[in-house]
Amino acid sequence: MSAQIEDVAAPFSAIRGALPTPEEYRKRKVALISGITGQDGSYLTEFLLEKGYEVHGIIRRSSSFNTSRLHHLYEDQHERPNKFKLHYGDLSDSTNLVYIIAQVQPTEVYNLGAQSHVKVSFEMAEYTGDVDGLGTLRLLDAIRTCGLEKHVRFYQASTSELYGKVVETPQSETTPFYPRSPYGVAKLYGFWITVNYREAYGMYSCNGILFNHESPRRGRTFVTRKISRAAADISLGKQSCLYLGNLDAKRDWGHARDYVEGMWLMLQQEAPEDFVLATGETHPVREFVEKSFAVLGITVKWRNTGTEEEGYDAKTGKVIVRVDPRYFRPAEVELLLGDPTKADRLLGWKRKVDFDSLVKEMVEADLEASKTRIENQN
Ligand code: NDP
Ligand code: GDR
Repeated sequence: MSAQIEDVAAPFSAIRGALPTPEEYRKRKVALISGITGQDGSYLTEFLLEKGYEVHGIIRRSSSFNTSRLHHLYEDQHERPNKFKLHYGDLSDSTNLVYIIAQVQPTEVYNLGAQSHVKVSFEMAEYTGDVDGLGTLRLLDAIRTCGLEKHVRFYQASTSELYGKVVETPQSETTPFYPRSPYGVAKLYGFWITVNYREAYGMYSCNGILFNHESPRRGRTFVTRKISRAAADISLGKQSCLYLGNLDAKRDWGHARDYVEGMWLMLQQEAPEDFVLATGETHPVREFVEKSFAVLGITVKWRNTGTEEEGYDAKTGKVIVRVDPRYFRPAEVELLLGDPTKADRLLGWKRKVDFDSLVKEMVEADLEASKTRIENQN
């Protein structure tokens, strides 16, 4: 079987010449990140550049600007020539992935690219399956096609959405999966194909099962950022009301900067393993709302109108939060609470930012941004 695998790799090895041993190869520190333009991609890039890595990222062609989270790093280019490079590509395009891997010859690959919105995945189920599920396979196979499966370390962005329906809490590496969305199901494929390539081909490939992590760079349609941004706008009189879905869903929310360090640590071990990264605390969406407004000196009180629940400003009586069923999901994940004991024990990983500090940082950043924002800019 292994002879066959080497045959597949032969054409690229021939072009490149004989490969050094995996130990020699890894002396170079070259990272390739899919999803580099996203929240985690930007923090991971900062982290790896600080560690002296050469960082390559895959970006999608877009009609509007999609590299705003990387802008500050691009500016630094003059100080760090040849340390940071972007390549056009897509997880749905195998040929392109093979080409990028052959060109970059990375030592570490972080697969962060995904259609990452759970609600959207119900509307774009096939696309989500293609990019989040098969996209993982395409990237793993691109590494094999280039004959680099024994040389490259691979990180897969797995998720607490794999747990879905509550089977047990807290959720750990041994908790059975029960995904509740096309996104979760697609990521389940990504999880197992990562395990399978580790077992079948001896690849150093591992899953980080990350619970929700947020930051001022979080996409605006995820609930925390939607809340922090609306709270800031409402406090400045730029918006009157925040419309949300399920206020009672509970999440284990940490800070993205802490979590990217955990991703890197997973690739620095002797042997590849899967790890949960979480805070070990859970909070309802409702609490995120209350704490966000509290940062701005506004106390939210709740009342039931008979048909729905609404939140009002305790001082002015104005309704500032309403429930809109459009934001409900066909199937909901009610409770996520992670157990990060294994990561603590084997990686020495611990979250640094607690819930209250996370809320404060996000709201204060949005308040500053709201003061200077010009609407309808691309
Ligand atoms: P974002 O949504 O902020 O970023 C997603 C990234 O994937 C973007 O760079 C996006 O590009 C890119 N992307 C989307 N579709 C494709 C495609 N077809 N081909 C290549 N790239 C694509 O996600 P996060 O940074 O929050 O999350 C990073 C990863 O971690 C994702 O895989 C997510 O599913 C997973 N995850 C996230 C958690 C979280 O709480 N943040 C928790 C657990 C897992 P573009 O900018 O062009 O849209
Ligand atoms: P999630 O994050 O689905 O956990 O996936 P999101 O912030 O979208 O939802 C969290 C919870 O809040 C409820 N909710 C709302 N959500 C959104 N987006 N908008 C609303 O108006 C709203 N009102 C209530 C949701 O129903 C849900 O229960 C995120 C993504 O980053 C995934 O990619 C990642 O894998 C998981 O976190 C871990």
